[in-house]
Amino acid sequence: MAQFPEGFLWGGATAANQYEGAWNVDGKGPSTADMLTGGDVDHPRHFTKTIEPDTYYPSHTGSDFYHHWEEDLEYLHRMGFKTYRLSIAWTRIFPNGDDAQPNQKGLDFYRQVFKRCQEYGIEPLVTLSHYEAPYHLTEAYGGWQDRRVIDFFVNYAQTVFREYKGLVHYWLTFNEINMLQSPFGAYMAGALPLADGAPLTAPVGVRAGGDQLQAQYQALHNQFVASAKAVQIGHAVDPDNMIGCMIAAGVDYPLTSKPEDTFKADMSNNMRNYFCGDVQVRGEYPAFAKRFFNDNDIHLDITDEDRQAIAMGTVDFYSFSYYSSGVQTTTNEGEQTESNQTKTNKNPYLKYNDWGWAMDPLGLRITLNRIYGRYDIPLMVVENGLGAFDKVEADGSINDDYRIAYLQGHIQAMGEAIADGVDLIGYTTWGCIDLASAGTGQMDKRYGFVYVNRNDKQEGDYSRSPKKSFYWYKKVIASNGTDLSND
Ligand code: BGP
Repeated sequence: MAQFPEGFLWGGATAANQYEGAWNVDGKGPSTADMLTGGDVDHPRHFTKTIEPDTYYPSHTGSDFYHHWEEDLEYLHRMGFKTYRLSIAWTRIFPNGDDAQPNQKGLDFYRQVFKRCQEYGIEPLVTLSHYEAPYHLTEAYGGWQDRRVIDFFVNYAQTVFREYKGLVHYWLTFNEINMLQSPFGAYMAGALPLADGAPLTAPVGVRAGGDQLQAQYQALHNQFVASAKAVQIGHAVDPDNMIGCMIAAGVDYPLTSKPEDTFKADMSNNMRNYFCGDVQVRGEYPAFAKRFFNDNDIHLDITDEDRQAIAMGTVDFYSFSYYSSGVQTTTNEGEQTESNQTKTNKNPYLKYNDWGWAMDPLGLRITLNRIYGRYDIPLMVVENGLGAFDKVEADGSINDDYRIAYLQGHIQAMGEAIADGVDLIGYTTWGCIDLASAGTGQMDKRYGFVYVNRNDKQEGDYSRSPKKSFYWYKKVIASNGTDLSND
């Protein structure tokens, strides 16, 4: 039976742009996410430079948390949440990103949310930038490839650290910062410019003399510096603040026992779990970065001040998302699949969800052991879950046993990792209340314990109802993870 430590932070997670809606209400400015259309597993999301009439932009409405926050927090309270991971929409606070003064209505919105969390005894875990930035920063500066954006972010971070001092103690700087290494993250995480009408993974606009990878890694570097400076300020504002990195982590297995396959899998795991982790936890680029930059002809603008900031602004804990595992091979054999926006080979030993993501609880235990083995600091799993189509029965019930089974396996794996010696302090399942998908923009790809009556045809009144998993997770939390049974 799994044994979780006393005070383990059980909860769930959401992101502003996928959940809040009210994209242009009360002074909020347009974010990069607001320019992305809906899509599905076969049709990618597109970027449009201006908002087109009769086009669906999932972030504009999300699950309308902006007008349902009281009801939603009550649902989380009823489940017994100890923590709730949410993000602040940077554009509610600084609508253009480079504004001199914050938007008071934006500050007020989150204050009431955090106060209610406090009343419920729920620790907010706040992401400062979850796959969005003020769109103005893309237009006027080219996004994160411009180092002036560092100061805008640091100013925003300082503003909210001061504003919510005493209400929030757990922070994450950038969501899945390592996704900026992939084409998917270039716009999504790095706010690098896309051509009007381009699909989300299209090549991004780069500075003269640079290329795609150069732009992505410069943007990533600028985020490392911004994150490190934010960590230092966050600690100065309140020494009780615990500030973490957030990485899309996982494990790639070699397809065969060919040493070349193992080496390729190892390097892939290094790039995924340790490249950003080393900078943010150890305060310097890993040894393997040098060769990577040389081999790819990447020449970054890194100043002495940057190096110092990175060394001084290391994080207090390593948090990560985990959904699935991948497979690497040097032979072009085997079927390919897309897992969390990364193409890998298909694993014959695993089952896949409707979006081609492998379901692999043991992979989570492996990932936890490897990351803890390298860093020896507290870990948090801040995203995990099963995206699925849910069916509402005639009586209104939703029997999501498949979701319960997925979570059971992963919670068991976390319990085993804790028994292996890993210092795991919290777990927030992804999309605890249904929200729009980041990858495809679908509302019908659901993760929640609470159903939101809204679908991809834009039908539904946003009313909420608990699913079977709602009662199950409540029991899991009440028993501190010792009762995972589904009866
Ligand atoms: C992560 C993102 C989340 C979230 C999740 C699930 O990469 O941090 O924002 O959405 O993946 O992905 P999707 O929404 O595409 O199912």
